[in-house]
Amino acid sequence: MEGMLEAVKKVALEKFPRKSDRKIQYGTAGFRTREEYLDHVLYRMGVLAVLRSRTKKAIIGAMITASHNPEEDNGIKLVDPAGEMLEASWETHATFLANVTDEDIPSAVKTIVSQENVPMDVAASVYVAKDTRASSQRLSEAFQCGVQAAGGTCKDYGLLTTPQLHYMVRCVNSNGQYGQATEEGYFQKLTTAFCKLRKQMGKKDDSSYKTALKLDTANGVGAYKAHLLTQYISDYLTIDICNDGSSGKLNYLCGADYVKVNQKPADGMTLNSNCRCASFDGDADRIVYYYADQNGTFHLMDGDKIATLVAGYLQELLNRSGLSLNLGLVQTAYANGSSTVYITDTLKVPVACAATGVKHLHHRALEFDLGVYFEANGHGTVLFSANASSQIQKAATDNSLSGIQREAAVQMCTVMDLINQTVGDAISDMLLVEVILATYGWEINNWDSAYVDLPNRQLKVKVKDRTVITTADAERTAVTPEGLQQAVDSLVAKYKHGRSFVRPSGTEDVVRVYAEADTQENADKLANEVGLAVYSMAGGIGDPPKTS
Ligand code: NG1
Ligand code: ZN
Repeated sequence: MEGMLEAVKKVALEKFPRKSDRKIQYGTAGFRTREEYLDHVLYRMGVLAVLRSRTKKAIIGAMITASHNPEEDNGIKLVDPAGEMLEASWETHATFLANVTDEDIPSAVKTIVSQENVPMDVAASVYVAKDTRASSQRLSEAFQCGVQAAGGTCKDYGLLTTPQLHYMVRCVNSNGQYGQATEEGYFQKLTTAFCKLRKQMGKKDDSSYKTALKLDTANGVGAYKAHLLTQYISDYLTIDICNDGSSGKLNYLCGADYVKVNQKPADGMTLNSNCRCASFDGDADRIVYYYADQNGTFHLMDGDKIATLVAGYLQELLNRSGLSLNLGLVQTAYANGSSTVYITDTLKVPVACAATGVKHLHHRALEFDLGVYFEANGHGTVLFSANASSQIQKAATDNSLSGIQREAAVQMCTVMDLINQTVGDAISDMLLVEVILATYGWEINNWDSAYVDLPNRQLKVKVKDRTVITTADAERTAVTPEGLQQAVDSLVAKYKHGRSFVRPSGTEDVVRVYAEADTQENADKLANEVGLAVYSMAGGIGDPPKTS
């Protein structure tokens, strides 16, 4: 091990020195910051990925992306063997290794090796992919140098969406049971399921569903992949790809995050009346839908609306199959209050609230047989427990069941293939939404009419140190600084249907404020007032916050 460690240090000093002592943290979405600060971090993560691979005796993934952040940012997320997010204890190792001096790399590696009992004689292998950022190639090379220096091997997939990389890792570690770890395998699995479900439902005379979709791919990797996808599904869906990167800038005035936060369509998307539109984010793990009605009013179908659509559909299939499996939906505090009421009162599906960050939702969703989870921003998927998936598969061929029950189970098997269960996947989620709309014979306005969102507003407050804000109860209560929660409570009390909470962002150096109320004006006002309370009680810096 000593020789390897000296080699790791030598390459670090020569090629990827740590140029400043700026601290960097593995947060909700891995490391994410300006790309120029990341070379040494990526190199070191290559080393860490090798240790993780040895520990798990499995292939580990690494995705180089900063998702919906501006082009100038970049980042990395490590992916565990079943395609899930890196285990929390290793996030601590990642932060530790990223922040030591170059000289201290060997001792830091030794510390991790001894704490985790890493078997250093086990072969290590890592799958890596990147998004379309200009810096991604350079950073991928830094990462791969780290893998090599630590004695691992690397398979470079080049450009992939984040969920595709998660999928590859799950496939290879399941020995192909989950699917083939190739891009062709990914598209085959999803689109075969999609076409099967669409074919089965035949043609409905009274259907309002139109087979055309306008898609904003945020000038990112999703553009290439949506283009590949179209070939497989052209019989059932025509996709008009906008913001495909040929002229615009990544995530600039477009993409799912822009649409959700600003509650307006992406630039470059002309909204014809009732035309179904969708936006991916920069690495295609989020999707939101939207349209303009006859009066030109914009309507957003965010993660909450997608979650309710999916949960309602699965519940109906479950009921028809007669299987007694529990279905639940997981949201975060950002979920619109109306969606929670609709899920509880109309769908009568149990709903849980988890802290922001996919891993929290994912873990909570695992507690259900069928766990649907979505963040309001459009990131989400469905998890089927091992028990659920075996019961569904058994029912699909169980001759003692009625034809209707069996057919529902068969359909659910196909739905399982359509869903990328490793992580939220814009492509897979889009295909699922399209199947459900076609099944119901709905156009986007029919879907929209399920419930009306409460007007809401998000804003960011810059403070000296955002860690002074700590929260409890899935981030719905601010514990510190003292008095802040009381201040929020008394502001909220002034507004009908008022609700607001504050939390430090895990991906940006800001405090986020969320507010909803009966009218947009009141939601804006409430957000502003809460923002000012944060500014004055939690060390605001720069200009006081205001809603745009
Ligand atoms: P932070 O910056 O911690 O709020 C944001 C999103 C999360 C999640 C992560 C990872 C909001 C309010 N927050 O986290 O939901 O998607 O980025 O990308 O949208
Ligand atoms: Zn993303």
